Amino acid sequence: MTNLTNNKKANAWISEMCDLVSPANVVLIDGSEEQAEILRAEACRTGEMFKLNQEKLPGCYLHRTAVNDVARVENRTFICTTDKKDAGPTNNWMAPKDCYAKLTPLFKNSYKGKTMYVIPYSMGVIGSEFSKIGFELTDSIYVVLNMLIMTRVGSKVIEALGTDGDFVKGLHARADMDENNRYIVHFPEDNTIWSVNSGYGGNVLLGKKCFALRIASYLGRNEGWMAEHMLILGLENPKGEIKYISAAFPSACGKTNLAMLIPPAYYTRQGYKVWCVGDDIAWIRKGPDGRLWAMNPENGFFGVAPGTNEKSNPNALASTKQGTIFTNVVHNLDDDTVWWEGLDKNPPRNALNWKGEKWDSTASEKGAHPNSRFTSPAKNCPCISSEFDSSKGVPLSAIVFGGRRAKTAPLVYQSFDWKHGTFVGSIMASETTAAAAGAVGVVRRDPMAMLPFCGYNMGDYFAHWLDMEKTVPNLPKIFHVNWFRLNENGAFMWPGFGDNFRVLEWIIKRCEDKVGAEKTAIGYIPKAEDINLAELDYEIEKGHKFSIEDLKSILTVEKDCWLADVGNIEEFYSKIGDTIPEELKNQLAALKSRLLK
Ligand code: GTP
Ligand code: SPV
Ligand code: MN
Repeated sequence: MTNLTNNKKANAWISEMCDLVSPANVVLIDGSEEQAEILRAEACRTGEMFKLNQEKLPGCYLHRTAVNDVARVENRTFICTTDKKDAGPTNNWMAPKDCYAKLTPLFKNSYKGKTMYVIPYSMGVIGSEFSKIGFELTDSIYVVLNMLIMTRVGSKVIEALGTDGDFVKGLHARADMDENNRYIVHFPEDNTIWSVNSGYGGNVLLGKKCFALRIASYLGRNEGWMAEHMLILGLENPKGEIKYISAAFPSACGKTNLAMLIPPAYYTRQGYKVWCVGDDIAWIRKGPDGRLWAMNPENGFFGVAPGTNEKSNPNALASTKQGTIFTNVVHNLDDDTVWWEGLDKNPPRNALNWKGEKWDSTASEKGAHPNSRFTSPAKNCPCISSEFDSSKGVPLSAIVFGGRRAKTAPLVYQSFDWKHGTFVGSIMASETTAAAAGAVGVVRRDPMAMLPFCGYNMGDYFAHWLDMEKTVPNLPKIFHVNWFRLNENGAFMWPGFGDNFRVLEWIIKRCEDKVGAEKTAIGYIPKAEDINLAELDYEIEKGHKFSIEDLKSILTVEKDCWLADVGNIEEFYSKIGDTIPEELKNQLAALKSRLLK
């Protein structure tokens, strides 16, 4: 094989992988539109993708995955470190040599008769000192076309890599799509990711969760920075000043929605705006000014389709109008457009569901898969931040944690300080969603929304968070939010979406010392009258308009619920075991004693 790059290590590795998977030929992805267009045509010819209505949705395509391959598979995701302790009790573990031995036969000759696509990509702006480079080898055009949207791809990356640069080695094979032999494995000590027998998003777009979170969190720990499952947004006030916030919510718990929110009319009239820097991943490090700076290593959005509409998230919807790949949504056969539950009240009459079966809205099953997604270029987003392409990122004023909790967690509270804030992140919990295979709606602890994405021992990860205080003098304030409180009839008590701006405003005011708060056992809680409800018009359920009384109720610390939670946290901490920092054990004991007072 001729050398594809001028980097010896890259050439050697690509050729070694070729020998393993035996492709019929090898194509280097150069990032050009011409090449992408050839691949799109090829994918349409084989049925891998469908070209949608080019007048209504220019450059848009539809893809359906296998019915048994619709979400991340956490039980088949492994962190392979020499010492099991380095992966920690929250990750599946295999010894690297055992894992290579187990997976090698699955990859062996798996590209027979197929093309190997070699994707050179950069996480972060190409050439920035904070960016990192990876290669993904894949047998799937769908993967290539998604990576072209989600990351910065092509010849410029190879130039930036240079002759000696380091890179993450990603190997993906759809192989025979056998779900019993599906593996998503990471070798952090080798900068290597292997993914086999899946063709779905987070399992196969190796730059995303596998690299930018699992491998990067491992690198970040060794190099003194952080890789987090966080959106990044800029909140602009009428004076034109912008404050940046990052927020970690578990999968399908509102990052994309918050990152792109449009403030209520009451605020937009005055000139408030929200700018999206990122919707899923943040790489965070100390800046020269002693603050934490965050950058989004991605170049696109892999967003949840269901529930996205003109009202809930107009910016996300606008982002999907061109150059987008839709996965597992409804195909409207009348005009070759797409639909999903919650898009509008006009489901198509003549359509195919996400499985490709004839479907209309009288069917008992949903048309789009609950984890159906759109892959859209970030540049499409009407509120994309002017700092999106900045190589240094943006300085953080606040970090927000949040989960999907029907009870217990109040609408918002602020931690006492960085140590307590780290504790608040470590005790995050959320009801599970369709983003991962398995039961939906079960409360599980998901510290910092990183449970499925931390590439090393969770206790060490907590220690790394605590350690930031030693080196970063001007840390952001840490908050916790919950948009998902339910009343006894199962209705959302808080309007959510654009109205979440009212909470962000309080958060920023707290950062600027412009508003007081009530000190409680769990942290600082807003006084109800300090959350601006101007022009808020929300009906919790028929005949029940949201009022300040409702706000008070979702700002109450219910001690019984919290004490039950403390029991659950103690169990979770004991599962992580002796790597839990003393500081967090003390924080937990202190919380308990404050609650019992
Ligand atoms: P990943 O891409 O999986 O990491 O998810 P995400 O955190 O970006 O989630 P996203 O913003 O796509 O939201 C997922 C689901 O939560 C959608 O069904 C939304 O409609 C719903 N959602 C988002 N924000 C709110 C909110 O403020 N209130 C309510 N009730 N639902 C929300
Ligand atoms: C998530 O599940 O948190 C996602 C989607 O952002 S995936 O890329 O599939 O992981
Ligand atoms: Mn995510």
